[in-house]
Amino acid sequence: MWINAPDEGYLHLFPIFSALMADNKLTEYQLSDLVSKFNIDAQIASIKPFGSGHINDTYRIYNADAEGHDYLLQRINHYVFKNVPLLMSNIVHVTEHLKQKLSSLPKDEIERMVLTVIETKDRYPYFKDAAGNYWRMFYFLKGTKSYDQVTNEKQAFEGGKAFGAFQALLSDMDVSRIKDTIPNFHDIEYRLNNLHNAIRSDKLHRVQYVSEEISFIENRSADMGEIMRLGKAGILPLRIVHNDTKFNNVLLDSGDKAQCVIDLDTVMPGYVAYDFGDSIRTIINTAAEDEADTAMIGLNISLFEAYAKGYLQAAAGFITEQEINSLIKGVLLLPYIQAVRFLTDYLEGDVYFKIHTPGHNLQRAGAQLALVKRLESSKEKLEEIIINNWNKVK
Ligand code: GN1
Ligand code: MG
Repeated sequence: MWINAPDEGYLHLFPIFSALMADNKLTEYQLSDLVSKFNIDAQIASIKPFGSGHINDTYRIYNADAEGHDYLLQRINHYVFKNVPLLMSNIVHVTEHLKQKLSSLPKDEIERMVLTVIETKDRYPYFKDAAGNYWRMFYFLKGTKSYDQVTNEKQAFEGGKAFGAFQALLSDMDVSRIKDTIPNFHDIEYRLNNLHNAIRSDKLHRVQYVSEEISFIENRSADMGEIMRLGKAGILPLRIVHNDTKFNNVLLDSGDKAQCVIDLDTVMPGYVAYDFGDSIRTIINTAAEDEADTAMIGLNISLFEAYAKGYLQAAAGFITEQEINSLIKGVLLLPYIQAVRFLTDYLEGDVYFKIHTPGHNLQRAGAQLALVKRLESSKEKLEEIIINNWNKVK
């Protein structure tokens, strides 16, 4: 498979999609033209928008043959991911490594457990159209579901197992093979710095509405750098981690068994506590990520425990004691850093996260800060659950 992009001179070979892409609304005809660039042999029945991600645009391609594969076509947001060839090269390396680790299993089972990158007809892992948009394709995993919110302990346990196993399978991969797709992604100093810059420039005169959020954030900023400090001191090992372990990034089958970890764009060197914290951010919250009524935001401790159990079982083979002790720090950091990012985007005019209503990013930031507050008051209890469950599996 070719990894690097064909140079710009190559683009004249392709039809022009540019103007059509600008408003995000592609017709089925335009989409089928894109599909035709990929090396698949299928009669397409229809193509429909799919999923609830905040970054990329995703479509499901239905195969006319009900027995054949369906596909997932995605436009990669190259405002967010500046180097798509590098990103796709990471994904190819990671999925190949995972498949190789699972190679004793039957092929169709491996394809259900690990994403399969479909090459273009000229053997690239993505297609770049004339407007500069990048497209990629995976097998669609039929019979699976993703949940924005967890509804029962089995789902939480299975999610923990899946993300733990994902880290475990990658724990023997050379970290230097995987490059940063978004540098400083979970670097809290960098994120706070961006927030400070947004406050200083106050482009849209929105700072006047967010003084409470800003002081809440400032009051905690010194404590939130702990994971980075331990990492720089060599106490926490840098590993290849997922970095976007929102619960909807694991697919479950119809019986709620975990099947496949998806959304591999941010698989990069990082710390295991980031992944643990980002999953807990979505699992433990009794309300949605963007809940407007912060009184609704509470902690579901039994879902937390179920996730921790699944995660610790799967991670027991590689995780260190220091990493175990860092997990609770990730639980507090991830909703906090997410709030910082949402608030920054609100101040910058909603240029990063897709929004569905005006003020959506502010609402999201408020919900995440309310979650931080609740987590702070239950910190000891959560820590105890982690340690008790660790003692059972270590
Ligand atoms: C974005 O694409 P999606 O929705 O899985 C974001 C994550 C955030 C998340 C918040 C590349 O993830 O970091 O945690 O929104 N992804 C990127 O819901 O920034
Ligand atoms: Mg994502």
